[in-house]
Amino acid sequence: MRIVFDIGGSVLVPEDPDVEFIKAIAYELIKISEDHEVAVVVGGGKVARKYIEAAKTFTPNETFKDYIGIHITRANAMLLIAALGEKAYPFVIQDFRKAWEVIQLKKIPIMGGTHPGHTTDAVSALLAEYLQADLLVVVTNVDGVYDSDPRKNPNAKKLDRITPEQLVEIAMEAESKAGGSGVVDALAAKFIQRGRIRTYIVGKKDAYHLFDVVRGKHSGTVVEP
Ligand code: U5P
Repeated sequence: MRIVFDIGGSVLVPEDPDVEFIKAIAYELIKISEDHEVAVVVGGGKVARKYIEAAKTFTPNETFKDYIGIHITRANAMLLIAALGEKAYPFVIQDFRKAWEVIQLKKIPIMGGTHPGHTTDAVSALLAEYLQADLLVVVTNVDGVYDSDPRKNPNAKKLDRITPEQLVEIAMEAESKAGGSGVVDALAAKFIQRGRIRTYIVGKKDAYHLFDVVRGKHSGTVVEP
């Protein structure tokens, strides 16, 4: 299979870089890459939010702040590159076509952000579409997709299996609420729908066993076109 992994910044660098976690997923990714073609997109997380927040003091320019966020995602990507060693392409990939080329070299391409105006969730969905990936695995700080926000509603139910259409609906609803960020951003959900991409959305606990996750063994949500 050809698999794209979307590793949320809040998972990789919650406050400080989670070195043990980075080590663990690097090990899993190398193991997976023995049988599959692998590409990874890394997010910016809290660090990016802090920098963007600080920049607000100096400029109202949203696009400028997005560029700051992109730099942070690329710093996080460099950490994963360091952890993957020889198996990773040593530069952060900025173009989907280059990611394809790196896969042909039997190396793992690692991306962060690409352009202002969206998040790395959208990057990973576009990369999966461009590479015609068989699977997109989204690792986020919630352990799957719920029918309502589990941080606010104790009765929220995790959904084992949904369609891309349902994912779009849930993501749009979460995004329309002030300050609310859904489990996957709405644009990414749209790309998953457009690309008919089979997607697993899993939490950090499952991510320690990514090798099992790609074989369908996880407690997250399956998005099945
Ligand atoms: N960002 C972009 N374009 C990208 C990826 C990220 O502008 O392709 C910026 C956004 O401001 C985003 C921040 O909120 O970097 C951190 O990325 P993420 O962790 O939200 O994916």
